[in-house]
Amino acid sequence: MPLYLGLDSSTQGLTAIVLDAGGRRIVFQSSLSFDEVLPKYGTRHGVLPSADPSVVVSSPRMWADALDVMLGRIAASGLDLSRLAAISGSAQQHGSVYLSRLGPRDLGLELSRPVSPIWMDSSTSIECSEIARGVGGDEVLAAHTGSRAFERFTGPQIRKFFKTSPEQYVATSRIHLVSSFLASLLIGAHAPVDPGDASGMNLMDLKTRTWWQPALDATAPDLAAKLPAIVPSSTIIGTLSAYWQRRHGLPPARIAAWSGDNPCSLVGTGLVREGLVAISLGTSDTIFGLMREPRVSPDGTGHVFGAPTGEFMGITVFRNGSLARERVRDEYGLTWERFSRVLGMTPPGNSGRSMLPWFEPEITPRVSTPGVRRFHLDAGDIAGNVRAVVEAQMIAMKLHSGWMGVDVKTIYATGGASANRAILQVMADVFDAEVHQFAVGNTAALGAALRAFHADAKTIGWDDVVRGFTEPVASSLVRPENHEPYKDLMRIHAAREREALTRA
Ligand code: XUL
Repeated sequence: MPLYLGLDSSTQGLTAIVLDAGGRRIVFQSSLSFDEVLPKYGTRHGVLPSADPSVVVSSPRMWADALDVMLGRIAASGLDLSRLAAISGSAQQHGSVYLSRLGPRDLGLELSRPVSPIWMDSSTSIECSEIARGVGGDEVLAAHTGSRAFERFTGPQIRKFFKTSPEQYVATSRIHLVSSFLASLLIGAHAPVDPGDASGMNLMDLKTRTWWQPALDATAPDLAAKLPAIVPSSTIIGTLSAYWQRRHGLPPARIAAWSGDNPCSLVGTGLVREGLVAISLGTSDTIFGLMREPRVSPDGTGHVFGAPTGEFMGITVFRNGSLARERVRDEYGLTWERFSRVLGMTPPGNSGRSMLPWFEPEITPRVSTPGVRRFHLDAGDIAGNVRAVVEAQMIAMKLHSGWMGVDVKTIYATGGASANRAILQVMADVFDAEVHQFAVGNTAALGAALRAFHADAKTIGWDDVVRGFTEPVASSLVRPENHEPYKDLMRIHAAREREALTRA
C-alpha cells in the first residue's frame, strides 16, 4: 500500500510525517530545530537577529538546507521508499522568498533578497494603509481577499520591499511563499501556490481564487508577472526532481501543492465539516474552523482563508503564543513540569490577578508597541504570573473568535503546548467547552501527508481520507470544571484591552 510524506516547515523547525494509507498508521516521524541543527545561520527561535523589533526575517537558504537534512533522514529511515507515492507540505504562512533564478536546489538558486520577512514582522503599517486606500478601503479589501490589510501579510511586505529596494524588486523574477518555495525546490521548477496559503497575501480574490488585479495594482508594479499561479490544493504539481532522486536515492514521488500550516492543520485535526473549532498552541496561537461560506469578520479581527477541501476557513491569530508562555517560564526559571504544577495549584480567575500578555507586538488585537500590563499582579509573584499569562491568552482567544459564528462546545487542541493538560483545563474553563487532545502533536505535518494522500487518490472523499488518523485520543477529554469566574473576567479583560489600545 502507498506511503505519503507530509513536511511542515514552521517558524522554529521542520517536521516530517510518513503515513501508511492502507494500514491507517503513521510509520515515521522526525523533527529538527533550525537553531540546533543549522547553527551557522545564527537564528534564535528560527528568526535572524534584528535591531528593530518590528522587523522579523529568516533565511530561505536555511529552510532549503533543513529540507535536505530531513530528506536524508527519510532516506535513511529503513522504510520501503519504493512505496512512497506522493509528498506534500505545510509552511508558516505569509513569509515571502524573492528569487531571480531557480535551478535544482543550490545548483542555481539565486535570491534577489537574501532574507525573507515572516509572519512575525509588524513593520508595514504604512503599506497596509496605502494598499487599503488604493482598493477603496478596508472593507472592500476584506470583502475580496478575506482580510483587511495586516502587517505580516505578503502584499504589504512586497510593497515595502518595492519601496525600499526598487532595484532588487525589479531583479526579482518570482516571489514565492515559503510553501511554494519549498515545493519549487522539490520539483526543480517554479511551483504554484494553493488558495489556502494565497489567501494570506491580501492579493487573492477569495471567491474566484485568482489574483485580484486592484490589490496587485495597489501593491507594486508588474506584480502579476512575478507571482506563482494559483491551483486547487489537491493538484499534483510535478514529481520529485532528478536532483533529489540522485542525492538521497528517493523515488520519483508525485508532489502535491503545498499549503499554509493552518489550512494543513484544519485537515490534520479532521475538521473537514463545519461546526467544530481547533486551537493550535504553537509559536503563534490560532483558533480556526471550516466555513462553507466566506463570512468576513465585521470588526476586521480575523481572516477567511481558502480551505484545502475547496471551501473556506475562519481563523484568528495571536502572536504572543508559545514564546510568551516561554518568557514567563524562563523569567522564573521553571521547567514545563513545574509551570504546569504551579498552574494547577492556582484558582480559576487567579484571585483577581491578571495580565495583558503583549511581550511582543500583537496581531489580535493589533498592538504595535509591545508591553506587558499587569493588574493586581506583582512581577515577583511566580504562581500569579504563570496563571495570568495562560488565562489572558485563552480569554483573548474566546473574545476575538466570536465572529466565526460557531457555538463552541468542543475544541480540538493541537500544537506543542496542547500536551500540557493544565493549560487545556484553563482552555476548557474559559470556553466552557470540552477539549480533546491528539496523539500527533504536529497536525500541520499530518495534514500535509493527508493532503498528499487526497491529491494522489482523488476519488476518495475527505471523510475517508482523514478517518483513522485524526480522531482525538479517547481518554484525553478535558471537561470544563469552573467557567463561572470567567464570565466577569471576560468583560474586564475586554475593557482593559480597549483602554490599553486607546492609550497606545
Ligand atoms: C497565520 C499566522 C501564523 C503562521 C505561523 O495567519 O500568521 O499562524 O502561519 O506559522
